[in-house]
Amino acid sequence: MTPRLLTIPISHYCEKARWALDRAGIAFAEERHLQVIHIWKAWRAGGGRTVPVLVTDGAILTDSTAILEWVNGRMPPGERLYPDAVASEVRRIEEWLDTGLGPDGRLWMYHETLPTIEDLGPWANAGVPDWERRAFQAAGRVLDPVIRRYLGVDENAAATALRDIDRVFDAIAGMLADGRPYLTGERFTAADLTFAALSAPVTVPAGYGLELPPLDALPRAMADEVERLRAHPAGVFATRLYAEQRR
Ligand SMILES: N[C@@H](CCC(=O)N[C@@H](CS)C(=O)NCC(=O)O)C(=O)O
Repeated sequence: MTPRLLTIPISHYCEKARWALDRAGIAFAEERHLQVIHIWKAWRAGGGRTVPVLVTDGAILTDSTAILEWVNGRMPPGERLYPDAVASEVRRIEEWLDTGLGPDGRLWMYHETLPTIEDLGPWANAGVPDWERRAFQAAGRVLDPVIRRYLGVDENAAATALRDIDRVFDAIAGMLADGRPYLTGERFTAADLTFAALSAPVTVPAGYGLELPPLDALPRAMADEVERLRAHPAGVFATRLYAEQRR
C-alpha cells in the first residue's frame, strides 16, 4: 500500500515530513485539507488532532518527528537523517526547534496574515478538495477570531514570538560560526531539514513543497520582517538548504 500523508498543505510541520519522504524517494499520496477540517480527517485516519499523519501498512505515525524516524529507517546508512555519530545531537536540536521555532513562526505568521487571509487562498488552498476551498472563501472572516483564540494569537504574543525567533536565528548562526556546512558538522541531517522547514513562515523560501506567495502578495509589515530574516546568517543558511537539499 502506498503510504498516505495527511496534511494542511501549507503547514511547515507537514513540509518537514513531506521533505523527508521526498528525500528518501518514498512514494506517498498526499491528502490535503484545510485547517479545522484536518482535525476530523486526522482523527478518522487514526491520528490525534494535528497533521502531518502518515498512514502506512504497519503503523499510523501522528507526528512529524515519528515520520522522520520512520523514513530514516528506510534510508541507506550513508544518507540517514540521524547519522549514528551525531544522532543524539540531531534529536536534541530537532526537539528544540519543534517546540520553539515551530509554534512561534506559525503564531507570528497567523498574526500577520489573518487580516487579509482570503487573499492568500490561491496558495494556502492548493490541492484541497473544492468544497473545502469554497468553505475557506466563505469563512475567511470567521477564521480570524477562531484561529486567534485557538492559537492564542494577539499583538503581544506575536511580538514575543518574533523575539524568540530572532534568538533561535542567532543561536543557529552561532552553531555555524566555525564554518561548518551543517548544524552538526559535515552532513545534512534531520536538524538541518527541521530548521529549514520550520523557519518557512519567516523566510517564505523558494523550493518549498508547494508554491508560496511572492513577498508582494504578503502584508507589507510581514514582507519587511521576512526580508530582514532572510538576510540574517541563519536565513541565508535556510535558503541554501532549500536550494541545495530540497530535491
Ligand atoms: N508536534 C507535531 C506538531 C504538528 C502541528 O502542530 N501541526 C499543526 C499544523 S502546522 C496542526 O495540525 N495544528 C492544528 C491543531 O493543533 O489542531 C508534529 O511535529 O507533527
